[in-house]
Amino acid sequence: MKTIYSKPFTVLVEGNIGCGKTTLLEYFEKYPEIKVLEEPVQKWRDLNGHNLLDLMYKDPVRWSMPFQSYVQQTMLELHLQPTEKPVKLVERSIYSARYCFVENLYRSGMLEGSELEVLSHWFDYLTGSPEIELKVDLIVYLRTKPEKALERIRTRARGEETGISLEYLEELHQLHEDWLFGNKFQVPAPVIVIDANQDTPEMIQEYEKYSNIILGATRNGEKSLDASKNDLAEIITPAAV
Ligand code: 8LK
Repeated sequence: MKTIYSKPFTVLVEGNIGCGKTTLLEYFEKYPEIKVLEEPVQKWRDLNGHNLLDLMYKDPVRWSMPFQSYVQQTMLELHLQPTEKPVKLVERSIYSARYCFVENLYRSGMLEGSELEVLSHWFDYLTGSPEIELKVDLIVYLRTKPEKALERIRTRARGEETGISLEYLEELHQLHEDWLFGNKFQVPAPVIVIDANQDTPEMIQEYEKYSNIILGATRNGEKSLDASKNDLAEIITPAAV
């Protein structure tokens, strides 16, 4: 009989566009205990034939609202998806959607105040309802210099992303920092910060180091996560907001 985990140990992988999330997710896929849930970019590119991602980049004033509304829904689906494995590794979250991407679009004038309010009202409802289980146990933050992120975006050359500027990446970087360390927004779990400016072989070595924390916490419960805090200065427990 298969075990279905309705409340797996849940790790969010967060970071700027081009911070190397895919390399991390691919690395962790080899562990039989871990279910990797990638960002549903394919859904954003093809909603019954509509490429909302492309529309958003081409005409952000017109399309940011429907795009972010759909992002919020599809990310919620990932949060609520039960797994057959005890650990769930999720690429981004409804938290980074609201506090980084939506916030940035609003501040840069791409979302109207009224549009922000609608998205926020949904977000507050989803995160504030006890009957909606958004369990998060750990956040892995891949901290990257915006220049490095831009270099990676240019190398991977994803069609919709050709117009991304350094300025946009700088704004998103700052919003990730403000969200995770600014004590202004909800941070749903302790944060591990990884310096993600290095090249792939070095990054993989880093991931190997952290796999013990992630799998250890799962096997032994939250206590081992607490114990590992003593060894790793990078784990930051958020203050209550
Ligand atoms: O991550 C894939 C692409 O989607 C990238 O170009 C950035 C964009 N994106 C966005 O605009 N808003 C988002 C996400 C990604 C993810 C969340 C949660 N919100």
